[in-house]
Amino acid sequence: MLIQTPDHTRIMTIERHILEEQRSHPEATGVLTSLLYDIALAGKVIASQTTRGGLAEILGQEGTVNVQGEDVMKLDVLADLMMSRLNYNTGRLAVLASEEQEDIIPIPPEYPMGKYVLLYDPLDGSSNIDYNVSIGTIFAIYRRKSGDGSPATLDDCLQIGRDLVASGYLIYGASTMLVYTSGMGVHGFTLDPAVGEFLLTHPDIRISEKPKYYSVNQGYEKYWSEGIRRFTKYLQGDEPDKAGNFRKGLSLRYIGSMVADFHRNLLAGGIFYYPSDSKEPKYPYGKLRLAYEGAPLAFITEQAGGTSSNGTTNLLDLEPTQLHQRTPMFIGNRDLVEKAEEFIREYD
Ligand code: AFP
Repeated sequence: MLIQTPDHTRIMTIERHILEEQRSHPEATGVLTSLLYDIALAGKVIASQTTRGGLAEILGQEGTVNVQGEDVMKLDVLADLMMSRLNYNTGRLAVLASEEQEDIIPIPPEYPMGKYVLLYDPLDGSSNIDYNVSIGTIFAIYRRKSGDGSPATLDDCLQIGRDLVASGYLIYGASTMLVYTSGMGVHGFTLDPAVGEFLLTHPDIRISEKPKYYSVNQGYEKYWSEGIRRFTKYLQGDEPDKAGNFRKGLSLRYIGSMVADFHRNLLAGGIFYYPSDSKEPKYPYGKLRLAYEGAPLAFITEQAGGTSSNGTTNLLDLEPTQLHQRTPMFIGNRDLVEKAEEFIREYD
């Protein structure tokens, strides 16, 4: 008997997808494709550990000992290790930098030097690990600026977001997803745990034009500026904008893992913000980091039709001066981000 296979159910693995994107760049050598694939592999390993998160050998403080007498490695340390171990000796990278490490991670001299730079936040939302809440990994890929062959430097890691070659995130939630852009739209893949492959489930993601949510830690309201307070009231439908118009109120959703908050708003429409506040005088620019969280998610947002800002300037246009530089962050639907800028201009 002839078995009919409908062609609309074509299954696209992440590898095939990246290769097909590569074909539209005849000059491509395949190194970026392999690098993205290495990151997907690191994501699979991290996912396999996060799903075991309730088990004794993973939970607990670093430095403690599990029932087998082995040292416990905390999940964020393990994720950091997986990202660096699966990437530093492939010959694709010139340097790495991790949100968990103070300095850049050079490529040891015994390994070949590549042309890309990888910055990553290995486990964003790590304070949620012990509560079985979604967490994620964020990555940003640049071309090295310094000459080929020589060891790359800090300068190679301090690049403006507009120069990103690719960025993305993995989210470890009810399912594991990888979402990325290489400047040709945003594509989402879901890990099929049975076969261990990321399959394309969300092609060409566009941020919904009818935003549903705003996401901010409202517990910090007392530390906010007047502009941020009024902007939040505006999102709730209780404050007019400059032209005197009220908007329909949005619902509040805040997980406290940026990847998860961002992912929901990317699909459902909305705005995530973490403004500067007076809570931590040592972090006058808010908590989030430009290189590891701001720029990579800003690239995704822009590719999906949204935008981002630090309150005055697009995050992709900010020149980093330090590896762990913090920035206020507003990211999501364009009209909402622009409205945040308007309130800040008006009142702060
Ligand atoms: P952790 O990785 O330390 O949990 O920080 C996560 C994060 O940087 C980001 O994912 C959240 O959006 C933000 O912090 C939450 O911070 P608050 O707890 O201050 O709201």
